[in-house]
Amino acid sequence: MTDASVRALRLVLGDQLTESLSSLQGLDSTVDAVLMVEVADETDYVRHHPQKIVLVLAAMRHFAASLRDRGIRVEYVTLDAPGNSGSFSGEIARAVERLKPERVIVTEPGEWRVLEMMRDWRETLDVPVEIRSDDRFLCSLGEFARWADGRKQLRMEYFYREMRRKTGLLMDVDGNPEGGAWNFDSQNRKNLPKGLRPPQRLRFPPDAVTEEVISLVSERFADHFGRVDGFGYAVTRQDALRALRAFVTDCLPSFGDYQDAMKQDSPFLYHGLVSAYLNIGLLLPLEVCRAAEQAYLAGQAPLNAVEGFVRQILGWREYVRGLYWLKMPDYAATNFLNATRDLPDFYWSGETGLNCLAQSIRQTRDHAYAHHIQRLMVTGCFALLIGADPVQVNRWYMEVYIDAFEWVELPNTHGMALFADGGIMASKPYAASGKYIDRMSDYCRNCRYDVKQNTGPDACPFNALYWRFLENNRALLSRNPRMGMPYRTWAKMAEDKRAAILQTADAFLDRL
Ligand code: FAD
Ligand code: DLZ
Ligand code: SF4
Repeated sequence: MTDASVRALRLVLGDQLTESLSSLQGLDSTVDAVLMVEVADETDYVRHHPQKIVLVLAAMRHFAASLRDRGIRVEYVTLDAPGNSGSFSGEIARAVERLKPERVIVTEPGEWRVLEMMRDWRETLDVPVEIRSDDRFLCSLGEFARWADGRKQLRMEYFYREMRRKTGLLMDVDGNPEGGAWNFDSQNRKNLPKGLRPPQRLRFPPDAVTEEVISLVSERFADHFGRVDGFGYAVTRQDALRALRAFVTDCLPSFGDYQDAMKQDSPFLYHGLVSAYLNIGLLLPLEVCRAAEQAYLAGQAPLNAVEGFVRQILGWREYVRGLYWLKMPDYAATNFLNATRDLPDFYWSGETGLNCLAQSIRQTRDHAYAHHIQRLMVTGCFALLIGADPVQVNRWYMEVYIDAFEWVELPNTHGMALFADGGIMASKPYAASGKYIDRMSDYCRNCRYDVKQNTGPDACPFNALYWRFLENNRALLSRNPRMGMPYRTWAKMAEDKRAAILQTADAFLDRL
């Protein structure tokens, strides 16, 4: 094929590494070409964790190689290629100029800002641009919008039931939920028994292609938060499937029981570690859910574990994506609680006496990973309680996690962790005192603060901050029916006790 004979130019982005991707459907390898570009705009628009950049670029290079092995022409622009314009728009324009395709085909992206670019291409490029929907998700955006239409309140639980019915996942032959209930969450809140050792996780030693990317990233992004050495994530579909199989065998049976647990120096516990693979397209949500369901049907994992895991992917993951596209672009500017405090510096160093935060932040630095409860009830809850600026908190979550893409990160941060959206995503703020962390972890035992104390310099800061949060946000939260109980407890406390708690909180914040 000569340059001039390209018929359709098909773009594949760094989080679209799926052979069945809509922009690749109908590809004719005799006349079509695939374009993949490493660009500074994407590596730099937030200061991603170095392991995330390695993951995306290494997986892109392996994916390009697998397409070429199938005889497909791939135009691949590396980050340091001469003439690289540094942006998606610049690279698509250069490729159109060079290859003169009859049309450009893309799959809708995962982020609003990139969709805006793609819409511009329809004006700026001389060829037609077809934007196809991303059918890797189980609920299309149209379907979600129809489900949401006319509802006073959006709640994940009802959406999830629809998705169970639609996919048949964990449904019995009569069309009822397996086990007679939709949700077994109440069985998923155990703490880890002392002495229980979570299994070793499968890691993947980098091959030559990944090593080259690691060198590039170490040189170019050395000042980003996070370590790059020890990178062991899968960067091919084959390895991601191996990681999934190992999770199903070794961890899934205990996933439900210990889903909310946290343990000193144990970053992964029984969690899936599949979010990054799902988000860049190495794994598909339905196959991951089916693998878990199969373990249940074969008697290898209990229902509370499998339902809990499936709910995260079929429920939460699809739900936040629907919500993101329904509410953007306004969603990113939400700040219901008028929070304006700067995020403390220790979010970037892990240097803090609050052991729960130090643990969660240091493992994030080392692995670009923390599990859901650490993100929500430790780093997220602390940011909520101190009234941290949602824009800064959002940037932090985008910059520190291997799986961070705005469509999933933003609703979780603004909606679930910070209540910045005023209750679109969650029915009440996930505010909690130190008692919650003490119940679900062994962090407090290893902390310089005392979780049992509410006042004074040694008191767990979460405790006083929790009451201060309620007091400061009374006008916005006290009428929320789910907040009645804590406000009543606060009102029943003696006046001098309340004053001492507020003073402890203020003194802590002054020292921050
Ligand atoms: P597991 O605990 O094994 O769960 C299985 C899968 O379910 C995950 O891989 C993920 O795909 C899905 N899932 C679980 N919870 C959620 C959720 N709340 N929303 C969407 N999908 C979910 N997830 C991301 O993929 N990217 C993010 O940038 C991200 N940012 C977050 C920010 C905050 C403040 C919070 C509270 C949560 C965030 N999450 C994000 C959701 C969740 O924490 C991660 O998906 C999970 O920790 C990934 O680890 P895992 O694969 O071991 O998950
Ligand atoms: C995250 C990321 C990074 C770091 N680099 C690239 C890149 O060089 N080229 C690319 O195609 N994609 C990259 N990505 C993923 C994109 O940021 C992602 O595709 C968009 O944010 C849309 O979701
Ligand atoms: Fe965190 Fe408070 Fe427990 Fe320390 S005592 S680990 S600050 S919850």
